[in-house]
Amino acid sequence: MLSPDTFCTTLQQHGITQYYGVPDSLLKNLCSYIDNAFESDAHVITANEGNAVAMAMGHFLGSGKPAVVYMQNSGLGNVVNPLTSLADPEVYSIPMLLVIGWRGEPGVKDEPQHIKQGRISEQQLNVLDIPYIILDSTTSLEKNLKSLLQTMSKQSRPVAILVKSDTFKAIAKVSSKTPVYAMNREQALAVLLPQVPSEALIVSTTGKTSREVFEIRKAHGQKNTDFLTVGGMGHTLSIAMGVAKAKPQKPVVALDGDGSMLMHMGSLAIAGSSGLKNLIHVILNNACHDSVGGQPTVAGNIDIEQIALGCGYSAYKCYETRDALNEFWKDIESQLRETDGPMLLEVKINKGARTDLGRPTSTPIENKLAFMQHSVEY
Ligand SMILES: Cc1ncc(C[n+]2csc(CCOP(=O)(O)OP(=O)(O)O)c2C)c(N)n1
Repeated sequence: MLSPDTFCTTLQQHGITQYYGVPDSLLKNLCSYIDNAFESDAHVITANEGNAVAMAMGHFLGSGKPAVVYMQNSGLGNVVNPLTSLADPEVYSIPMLLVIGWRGEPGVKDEPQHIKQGRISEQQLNVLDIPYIILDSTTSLEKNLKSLLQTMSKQSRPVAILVKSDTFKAIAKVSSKTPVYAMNREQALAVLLPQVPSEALIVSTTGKTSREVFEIRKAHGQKNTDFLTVGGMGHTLSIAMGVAKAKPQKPVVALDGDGSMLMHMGSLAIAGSSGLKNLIHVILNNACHDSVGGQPTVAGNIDIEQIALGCGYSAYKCYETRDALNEFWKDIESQLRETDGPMLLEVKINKGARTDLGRPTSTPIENKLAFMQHSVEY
């Protein structure tokens, strides 16, 4: 296996010392290393992958040096526009090194949302005209990287490394922050979910939130009718908005993460301007990308109340304790009658999850049908 330290040192020898990206579970060891090894002047965890490509472009414009953009291959969708319309040799011709975690690699078992994305990743790079190499734990880094980086520099263009699973060695664990809030995400969900009346429609976000929602329903012997957004990180609120528009008489709850909220934060302005009285946007804020390794987001340092109210949400409330969260639906019910737009409820939680957390056993299509049956029934 490859040591993240060796990888970054090799890049440094080629003059690459700047990093932007969105963390990925397959690149967890590399992402954690980068986050621990570099200060904020050399590394930024961005809101989305397009944000990272554009910052890498700005880095080149400002310094004349290429940067690294790391991401999961699901982020390829978010980078198509800035790569094609900006960094491409036919436009501004900007060199950068994309490091892409290859979830759903053909022949390797993975979750449904990764299968097609994994199958088409190489084709996507080919269509985008991005030269790439495939890296696994046996690849000779120096030899392969050298010619890739020569192409990047000589042709002044983005190039990519498609990284297979189990390529990077684990790094020594850096002790994580001591818990400061009363609950972690699953504990908060266990308090929150039973209060939501059965006619309400729930859309939960990508990653461990949806897995925990599924587990909690199972533990209570309830049929899962919540929409578990397995992919499309950042779009939970928008899906919930669409549902809320289609079902104006039903309360619709978007269970969001802070990383997910940040990824497509523009949708908060659309929600705030929507006048949707039946939309309840819950942000489970652990200030990190807990589902892929706990790398920090900026959500611990921004004022979500001001964002919500500034975007036009009708109300904001923050929950930190179990007792307060026990009153969650009571708070909403009284507001639902009077409100003139969506509410945003922030739940401040600790990072961390169970190590034995399961995954939904229903397929995405089964989940969609169960959700739709429920939404039509009520
Ligand atoms: C476009 C895209 N980029 C990256 C990922 C990988 N990913 C899955 S969940 C997740 C973290 C989500 O963080 P947050 O919304 O804060 O929820 P938490 O895991 O902390 O509960 C990431 C980065 C993805 N699924 N899709």
